[in-house]
This record gives sequence, C-alpha cells and structure tokens, in this order.
Amino acid sequence: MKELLIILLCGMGLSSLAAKPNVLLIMSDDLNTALSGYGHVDCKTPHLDRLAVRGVQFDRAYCQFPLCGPSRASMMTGLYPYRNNVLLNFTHFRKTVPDTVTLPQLFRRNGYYTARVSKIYHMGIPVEIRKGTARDDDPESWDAAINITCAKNPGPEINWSPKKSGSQRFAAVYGTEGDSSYADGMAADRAVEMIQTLEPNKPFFLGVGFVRPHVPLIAPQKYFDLYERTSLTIPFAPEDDLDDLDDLPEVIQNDQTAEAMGITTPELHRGLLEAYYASISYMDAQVGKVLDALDEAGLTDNTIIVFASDHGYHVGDHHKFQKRHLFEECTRVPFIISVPWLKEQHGRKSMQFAELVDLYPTLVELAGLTPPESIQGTSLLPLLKDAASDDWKKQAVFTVAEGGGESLRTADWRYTQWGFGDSGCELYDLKNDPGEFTNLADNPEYKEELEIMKTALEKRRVKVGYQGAVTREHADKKKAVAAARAARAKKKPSKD
Ligand SMILES: [Ca+2]
Ligand SMILES: [Ca+2]
Repeated sequence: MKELLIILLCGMGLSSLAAKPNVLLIMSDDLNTALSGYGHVDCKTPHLDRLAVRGVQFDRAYCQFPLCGPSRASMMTGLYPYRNNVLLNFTHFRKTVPDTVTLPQLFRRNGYYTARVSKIYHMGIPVEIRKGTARDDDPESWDAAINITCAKNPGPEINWSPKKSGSQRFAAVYGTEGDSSYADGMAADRAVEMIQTLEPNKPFFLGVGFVRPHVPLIAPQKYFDLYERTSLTIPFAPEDDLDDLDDLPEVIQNDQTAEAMGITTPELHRGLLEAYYASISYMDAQVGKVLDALDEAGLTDNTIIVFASDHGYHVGDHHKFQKRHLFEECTRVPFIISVPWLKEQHGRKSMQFAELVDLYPTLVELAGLTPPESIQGTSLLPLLKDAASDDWKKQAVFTVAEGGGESLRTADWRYTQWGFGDSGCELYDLKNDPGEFTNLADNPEYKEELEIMKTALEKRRVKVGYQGAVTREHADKKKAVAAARAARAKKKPSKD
C-alpha cells in the first residue's frame, strides 16, 4: 500500500513529497574519506559504496568542528558552533541553548517514533562504550535509546604509537571472535532487532551510531586480513611541512605529530593504517547488516538513509595524526544521502559545497515538516534533485576548532586563523597546492588574497553567530574546566 502511494505520488510529479518518509541516520566516528567510493587507494568499503549507488555522495562535505562533541551538537541542532556555543567537547547544548529543538526531537514532535543505538551525540570513547553510558545524550530527542557495553580487554593489542599512552593511543586490537563480540557489531545487531520490531505504520527516525574507526582500532582478524600491510600507501608530506607553522599556537603544535607519538618508521605507520582501514571495513560491514535489515523489512522504498562521519582525521598527512586540526583531511567528511524516490540522481557525486549543519534543514524539507525559525544551514534538496545544480549558492565552507581556530575554504583557497585571528594564520592556494603544504600567509605576493579571505571569514563568522567576547568565553577551556570543578565542589556536602 505504501509502495503504491509512493508510485502514485511520483506519477503526480510530487516525487519529493513521499508520505511521512522514515529516516535512518548512520554515523561513524573519526572517519575521514577513506572509502573506496571516495577513490581511496587502499581502504575497502563495499557496503557504503552500495549505499552511494542509491543516493548522492557529497564529495565536498565538511564538518563544522573537527571534534566529536561540537560537531555532533552542530549537526543535530542545525546550528553552527558559534550559534549554539558548543565549542568544547564537554559542553552540552541543553546548557547553552536549552530550548533548542533537535533534529530527532522535531520528528518526535511530529508523530515519529525516534530512537538511537549507541553514539549519536557525544560520547567519550572508549570509556563510555566500556561502561555502557551516554553521558551527553539528549533524552528529549528519543523515545528509546540503547547503549552498548563491550569488553574492557577485547583481544591481543599492538600500540602503533609507542610514545603515546592512554586511551587515545593508536591501539590495534586483533579480534579473535566474530563481529557481534565488539561494539559496532553489537550496535548493528541491536539496530537490526529494532528494525524487525518496529510498530507498523508509524514513521520512524532511527539513529545508528558506530564508534569505529575511533581508537582503539578494534576489528575481528578477518578485516585485517583484507589488507596487505607492507604495501599500504603512506600519505605524502614534504619533510619540512610543519616548518611554516612554527609561530602558530599550541593546538597545532601539540602532541599529535609523528615524532611526539613515536610513529617514526614506515612499519609503525603502516601498522596503524592497516588497523584504521580494518576497523573501517568492520564498521562498513555493520552498515551492510543494517541496510539488509531495512530491505528485508520492506522499508527501503520509504526510508531516507544518511551516512556521515562527525569529522575528518589525520593518518600522517602533514606528519600529523587524529583530529582537532583545520586541514582538508580533518575537516572533510564522507556524507551520503539516499532518497529512494529521487532516483534520477542515484549514483551521482556532488562537487558542490555541503556542510553537516545542512543535514537538519534537508531532512526536515524531505519529510515536509516545519523547522524552528532559528535553524541555520541550507537544505541540500536542490542537490539531491540535481547534484550539479548551478543554483546552489554555497561557495565556501566554515569550520571552527579549539584554540580559536577558524577556517574558510573556497574552491580555490583555504584561509585559517588561530586565537580568533590573534595568534597567526595560514593561507593555501588549493589550485596549485591541493595538499596544503605551503603556507602563503607570510608571503607578500599573496597579501591581497590573504586580506580578501580574512575579510570573507570574518563576515561569515558574524553571519553564523560569532559574538566576540561571549564566543571567546565559551571557547575558553581553562575557564570551563575551572567552572566545572567549582560547580562540583559546591555540590559536595559541607564537612562541618
Ligand atoms: Ca569523532
Ligand atoms: Ca607546510
């Protein structure tokens, strides 16, 4: 009956108005564009590639913040970080914008059943996945929420970053058991169960969060076996790449360099690449299980499927690893949207600029809901109808980071400044230097271009919500930590 209705609607030329479509939002964690469908030379992601075949793959999609918490808060509230003031991993948007209506909450208010499995909002990985908690979740978003609890010591481990200890080290875990013994397999199983037991005829918004390839890089051994470690390609970076960033602040001179992490040989580097790719292929296979369950339940024809990562990731580009930076590899994300009834564009790649903050207005428009007026971002529907649409107006993407990092990327240039403009800057000519290796900020020949980009960035930041001292206050980590400590101390019962 539902299929008939869609056919009728399509026949009536109302193809974008399918009655109450369902939404399946699949998130990955710390995944850059290492997908075979994005042309990656080594990594294998057959299931995400098959999703892209029935949707539009956004090849120029960018996060708003290269860190889990603020990026996810921006995407789920439809607000740029300067508007919702979530500029630190541990700031919760209910504290800064208490009355905001999140994306799933809006669907919930419109009669949808909304649920999540595992990490959709910020969660500390691996700590919370071991405890089975989701401290920064938003109960108002969901009718049901499932946390995953997995083993603390899941299997034999190699640390490929020997100088880095602690939970964020590059630990690879070579799982001796099957998919369902580890976090993402558990999440897929629970998502499949949920799909199989959905109430008929009630539309749903289901968020399925996978935590790989966030470290520790855990995957069953069979996914490591997909790769020939010794032949993996190490990302190219000129030896002196970091020299032109000497006078920039600590956030980019931090402990995430190859040297500081001890990733100093090709063997160590390839060991972590293999583990990163193995954990991506493992996550990819779990995506496949969820897609199959949707097919088997007969729900695919009326379900919008979105796949996104919360931010990009360095695996040795610029001699750097992990996140928090504002280079291309760290800000660009895989982003696929499948709308079953917009078939004409299926399998196409859009080269137009998209931002994760655009997801909220896109899904709202596709479902025919009315968004809150405060929503930022731009509906991607024109690109879902024509991936190359000339009418698309977004000519630049804007990402902010810790340390007052701000970056504006246009088709030809990337301009990044730190300390909100007080602590140095970077300028890259993407036409001639797509790898962003030569910082032109101090080159007098590019003074004019630098001024143009700086002005454009400062205009954009005001447009998306920058409020000077107020914004700086929300970004001040030291003050926030001190305030949190003081609040905790206040809560403790007095000794006398
Ligand atoms: Ca993340
Ligand atoms: Ca450089």
